[in-house]
Amino acid sequence: MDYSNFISQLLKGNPRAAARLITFIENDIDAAEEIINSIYGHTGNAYILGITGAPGTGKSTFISTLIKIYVEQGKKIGIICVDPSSPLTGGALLGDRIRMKQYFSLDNVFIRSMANRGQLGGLARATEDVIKILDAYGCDIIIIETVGVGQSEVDIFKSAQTVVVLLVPGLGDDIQAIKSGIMEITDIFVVNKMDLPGADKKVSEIMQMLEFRKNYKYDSKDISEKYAKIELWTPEITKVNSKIGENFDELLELIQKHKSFLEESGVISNYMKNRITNETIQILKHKLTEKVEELLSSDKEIGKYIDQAIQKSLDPYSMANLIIKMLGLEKE
Ligand SMILES: Nc1nc2c(ncn2[C@@H]2O[C@H](COP(=O)(O)OP(=O)(O)OP(=O)(O)O)[C@@H](O)[C@H]2O)c(=O)[nH]1
Ligand SMILES: [Mg+2]
Repeated sequence: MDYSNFISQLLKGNPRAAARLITFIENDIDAAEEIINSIYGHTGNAYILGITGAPGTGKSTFISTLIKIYVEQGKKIGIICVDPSSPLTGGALLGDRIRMKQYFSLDNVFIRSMANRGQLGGLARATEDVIKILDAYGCDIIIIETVGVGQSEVDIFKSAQTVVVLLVPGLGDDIQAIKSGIMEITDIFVVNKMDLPGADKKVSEIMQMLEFRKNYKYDSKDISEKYAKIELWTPEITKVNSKIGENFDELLELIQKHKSFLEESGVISNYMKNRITNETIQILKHKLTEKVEELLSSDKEIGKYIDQAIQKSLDPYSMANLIIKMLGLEKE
């Protein structure tokens, strides 16, 4: 299939071309390879914001308020709603799309939902490709929303420059609901629903949690000598009311502050390295699995190994090593 027409339309900012290309890359990894290869040079301009929070913490309300502010600033926004726990893009996400529809008519807001339909190469790979499409489409800011429960979300958030976690006043179930791996990569904690009792208590609970936490994602070894005197980032905490947009000024300042930190500290280059490495690993996993499956189903020698394994003269680890050798990947 020839994608060049869709791609030239995408680069002109045509939303229908963006939607079609996303469908192609979601359903067909060979299409993804071809499309990403063509648009890669046009990516790298968008700021990527990861947002997560337990169900009901107010993610949709929060993101709607954020979109409104960014649109008023003249920005073009992409939103990718990822739900790894769902095999369909239905339910809550559909409801959200309807609620967000007030922004839908705007040319500068593009919303896409993704669920785990067993995308070839995984959800993180597919999400990274969708980010690139929206980046080439001309989005200034791309928001990735996840529900914060799946392991794949930690991988997905490796694509984000700034990670925001929403929590709410109350018993702390929301903290427990979020995967610890996500807590460790959070740059800004937001206590949403600050109008409800207990918001300040929640802020101090987060502060306490951060005191005990050691493995934050920025390490001084990430900072090159040139920047050695720059302080590392300490996760910021703020509170907002997403329903009425209260305290979003401060929130936007914190996002800006984090963005400046990444650039001024030199950590941004580390982020880029991590992102590309992570992405390449996702792609390699898929390609290698495919190659191995091909070998397993077609190669006669492997049939012999399998028989040997059944007869216990070869164990599965040794068989895996033999396959690595057949693929020409063995260590010298
Ligand atoms: N009082 C108060 N309620 C809020 C605030 N933000 C959101 N809500 C309410 O909280 C409820 C859940 O909000 P959503 O935005 O749907 O939350 P969500 O995290 O997207 O929920 P799921 O999509 O189900 O995971 C709704 O009834 C919102 O009106 C806030 O700042 N204050
Ligand atoms: Mg929602």
